Amino acid sequence: MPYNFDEIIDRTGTNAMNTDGFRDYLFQGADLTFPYADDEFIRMWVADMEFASPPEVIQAVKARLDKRIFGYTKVFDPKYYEALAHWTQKHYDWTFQKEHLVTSNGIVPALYDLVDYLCQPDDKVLIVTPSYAFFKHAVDYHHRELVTSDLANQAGYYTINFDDLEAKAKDEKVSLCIFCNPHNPSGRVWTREELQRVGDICLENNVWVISDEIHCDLLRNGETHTPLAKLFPETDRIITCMAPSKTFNMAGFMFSNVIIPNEQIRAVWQARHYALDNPLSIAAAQAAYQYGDEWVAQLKSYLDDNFAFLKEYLDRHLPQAIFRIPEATYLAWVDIGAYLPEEQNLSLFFAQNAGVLLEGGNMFVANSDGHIRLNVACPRSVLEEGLKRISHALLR
Ligand code: LCS
Repeated sequence: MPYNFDEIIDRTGTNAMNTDGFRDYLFQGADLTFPYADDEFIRMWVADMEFASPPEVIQAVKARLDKRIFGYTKVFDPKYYEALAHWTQKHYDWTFQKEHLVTSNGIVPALYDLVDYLCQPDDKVLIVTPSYAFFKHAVDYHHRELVTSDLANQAGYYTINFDDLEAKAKDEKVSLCIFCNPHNPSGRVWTREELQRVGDICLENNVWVISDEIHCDLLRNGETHTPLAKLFPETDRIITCMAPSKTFNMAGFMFSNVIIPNEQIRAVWQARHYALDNPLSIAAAQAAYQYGDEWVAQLKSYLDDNFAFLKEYLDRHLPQAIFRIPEATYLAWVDIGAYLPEEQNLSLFFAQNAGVLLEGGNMFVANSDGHIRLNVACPRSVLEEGLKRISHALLR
């Protein structure tokens, strides 16, 4: 069955972060007026999609609604584990023990909790930059020191500076690395060799790793994701985070997988968590992993085409922009420094001058000047309009 990713879906009245939350998130609630009404913006910012979730997921939620009672609920039925383990086996040739799986309201809340559980008060946490800002927020919130290692960037292709990473991991106070695999915002799918080195460096230096693999299902065709833990079956010091939220556009269900092989840490998690789940979320997530394969396959092709469209558009209209089609994610990381060398707040610039909501480099911790991040998980017509507005604002 062909799914329709060209459909424009009205999100008004849904309390969507994407439509109603941008002032808080992008502009810290500043009292700003724009020459565009809220519904005139092209929205290419927060990492959710403008596509309907798979009908198979919606059907499963409806079926659960029809059961009519929504009392205290938790994943008891092994069918959820079986669906997820089947998914990871099929796509990544990797599974994990059922007892190692806990669920969380999201990966971000899990990061906040795990920083607390894994790190002593004066420990430090290592990340590579640019980075999804909540890695930093989770560390800051618990008053741990953040240590950053800049990725090297060659014409938009990002690689790890292993000497620097290793030197930083050797600091005895560094006890945790939060590692994004695949990487947001660069879109890198790390190779097995890169992952092997990251794991070796961390484990040799007694550093726990949280491998945030939330983007692992949305790869360009031809790319392969390797769970970090797959390469290190002997260790229990790698925690893997995966979720149906990005893959099936259901972040609002707030249901994520955290795979914690270490018994003590898992016990802390279980003791401190009010470990109940939302019944609709379980139904949605289970159906997604059971029946969502074909939908994801079609989505990936649509995204591949959107990236090809974007690349061609930039080559033609903004040839000084530096952009490489990312290996993963629906997020384009574009260096437009040649066009706006002085501009610091790129989100504000594009909201005011283009009517486009996007995330500027300053939102990605460090090593991200001059960049914008464009979410291309939208109908092609919307993408085209967004790109027209962006290039017009840069060239006028
Ligand atoms: N981890 C990474 C690497 C992410 O990119 C995101 C969402 C999350 C975790 C959030 O997980 P959740 O708590 O929803 O399970 N990334 C977003 C982004 O880059 N912009 O908006 C959301």
